Amino acid sequence: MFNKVLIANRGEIALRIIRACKELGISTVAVYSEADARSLHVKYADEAYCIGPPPAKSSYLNVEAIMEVAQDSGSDAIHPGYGFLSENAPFSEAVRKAGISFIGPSTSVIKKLGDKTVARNTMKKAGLPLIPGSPGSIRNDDEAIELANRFGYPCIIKAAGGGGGRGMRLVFSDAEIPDAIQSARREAEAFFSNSDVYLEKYLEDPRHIEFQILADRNGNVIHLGERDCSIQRRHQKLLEEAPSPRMTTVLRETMGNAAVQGAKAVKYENAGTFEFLLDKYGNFYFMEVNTRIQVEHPVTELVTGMDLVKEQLRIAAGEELPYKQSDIRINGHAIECRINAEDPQENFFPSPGKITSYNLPGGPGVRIDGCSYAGYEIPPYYDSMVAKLIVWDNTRAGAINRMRRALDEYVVEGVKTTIPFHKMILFNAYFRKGDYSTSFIPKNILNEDKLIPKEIRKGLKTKVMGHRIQYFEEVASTNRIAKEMAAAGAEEGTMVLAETQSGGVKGRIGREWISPFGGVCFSLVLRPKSQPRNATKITLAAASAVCKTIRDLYGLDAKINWPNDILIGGRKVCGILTDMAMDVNSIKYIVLGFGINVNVERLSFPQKIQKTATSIKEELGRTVVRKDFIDTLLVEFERQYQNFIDGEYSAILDEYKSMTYPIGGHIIVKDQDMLYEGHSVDINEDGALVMKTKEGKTMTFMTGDVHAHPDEAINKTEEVRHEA
Ligand code: MV4
Repeated sequence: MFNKVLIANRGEIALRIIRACKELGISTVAVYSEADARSLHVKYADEAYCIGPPPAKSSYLNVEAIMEVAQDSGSDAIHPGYGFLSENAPFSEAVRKAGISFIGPSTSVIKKLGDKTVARNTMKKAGLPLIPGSPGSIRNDDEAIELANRFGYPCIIKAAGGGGGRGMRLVFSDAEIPDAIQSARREAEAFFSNSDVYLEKYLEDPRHIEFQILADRNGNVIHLGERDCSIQRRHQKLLEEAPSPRMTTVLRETMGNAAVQGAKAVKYENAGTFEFLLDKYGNFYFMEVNTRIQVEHPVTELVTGMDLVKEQLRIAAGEELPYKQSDIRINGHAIECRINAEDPQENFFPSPGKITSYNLPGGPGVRIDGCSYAGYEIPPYYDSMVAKLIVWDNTRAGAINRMRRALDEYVVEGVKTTIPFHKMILFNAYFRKGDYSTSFIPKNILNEDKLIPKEIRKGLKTKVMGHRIQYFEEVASTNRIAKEMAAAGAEEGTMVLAETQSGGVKGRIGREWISPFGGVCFSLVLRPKSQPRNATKITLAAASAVCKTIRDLYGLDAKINWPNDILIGGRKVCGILTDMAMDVNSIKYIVLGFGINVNVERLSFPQKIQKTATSIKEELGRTVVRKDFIDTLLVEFERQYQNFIDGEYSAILDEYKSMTYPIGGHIIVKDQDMLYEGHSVDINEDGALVMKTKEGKTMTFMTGDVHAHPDEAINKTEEVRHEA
């Protein structure tokens, strides 16, 4: 085994490698840039040397400086980590030429697999299934057009020199090919100093599944199962899990064997990753090989019980793999969330800076691979990772719940992080079902639909409503906060807006309401100089405003179910909650809470209300911009509220009645646990529901749940059946 290992990297992976070395009794040498003097990898290594100024080119990519430290410190091996020089063939060669072990595959293998067209041909010969594509790099436009027509559009043009989405272009027709090739070449040249491009048939919505392999010098190769890395944004992985929710024992064996076969074909040594795309029919295709330890290696460690970095060190030191394939078992489920200092509300714009307060999650099944601490300053020069949060549990559902719990515990102050975004993913019903692909983020997460108070205020055409906006990412109840603010003197029109509400706003149907991500929840503080008995009309005005907004903006047949539920097709999309504080004989303030399912997916609803609830997105078949919804709703409501202030109650009621049912219908009203049956005849000037019972008695209700009489409901269904 080695005596001293130099770690040619920084941050969490440098620390991860130091930890493995310590446990194996190996001395460690850290290198660092001037920006990283206070980094933990510097503190935890036995020796540390500054190798240059902050830019990576002058430090972590500075081969000369690193080699000098390696030789002066008497290191007998270099671990390159991931990124930087980890897949740089000339670097690995320089290391070896100096008589130092490079912890990774041979230089010729790095070179061979680094060129994606060479890798494709090599793996094709080894018998791996390939995505239909050009036999090598593309020579000219005509060749590309001919191939694209053979495979069928859409096709994708990729850079031979590297992955990560750089130099990639989607093409849908012959006409697009020349420009796509030219711009892909230009980008490929800029990033990889290699303008070669190749063409593949484009697979729609595949899953990104990668297999971890270990190979020793004697040609023993095993795989450690797969990781599902489909949750990505612009080719940056956000969340990874092992095993893949789509994997079966048989498919794992088939794909794993393919990876092992591929590794054997090139005489691979050390840890490596075979990337595949898996289509919706269960076909898999080889994509590329990564010849380094990967960011997401911990999920494999947690489900196999292995230490991949120690295995890398042992293999590089010439030890034989102590495991056979049959020794490998996949146990339980692991998920990793990459916590980055980026602002998900601002297109993941980097948010470097000082971490002012830091509190790590812990408890059973929680692992942090990080490098941050309270007072640490995330430098702006490199990736902005704060830490990787990894959890394990027996089951996938358990791991998801554990990750949500751990994310709740995690406190990072001073910089923006991706923590709320991860919560959003873990809340998503499709994610929870394991039903996702590489299109998950663009399909499900609403980048163009963020609730930014500044922008909402800017768009407002109202005089009063929403001109003070108090914004929260997540609250139990906007009404509770609005009430506190009102009691403390918040002015009329103050708006408490939340990205999501976790606690219940009580609704009338089902008596339970939530507003998960994608909803619109806000509360308004109102201070009308009026009698408490008039407050009902504000609720009606609010219901009118919501109903009218849904009708006007989306053309949906929204109706109000007296008094204040808004339904589409009989299913509820909105709950309105009114809270009031009174002085002796006048209203002190009213807090009006809106919870509207705008972009919520029905599958995200609690089981109990999946049949009775819907959302605008579900009814419309597409997502909508929530800001536009809020703008219009506030305008509608302010207009109605002006009617209220002016005492124009009949204007409120006329509009309300025009959108309300059931007038004239056979109904049952449930009020205070009593049931009343009859025909609804009107809504009176107080906003009360007027009903005529079978005995001819007139009743009025100020509150209650209204349901169509079952006979009525049955008749309706029969009518529909006749029509069909
Ligand atoms: C593809 C593909 C569909 N068809 N190739 C993206 C990064 C690079 N490593 C390869 N990538 C893709 N190649 C064919 N023929 C879809 C992607 C792709 C993707 C792959 C893995 C994870 C996320 C992705 C997001 C978009 C596109």
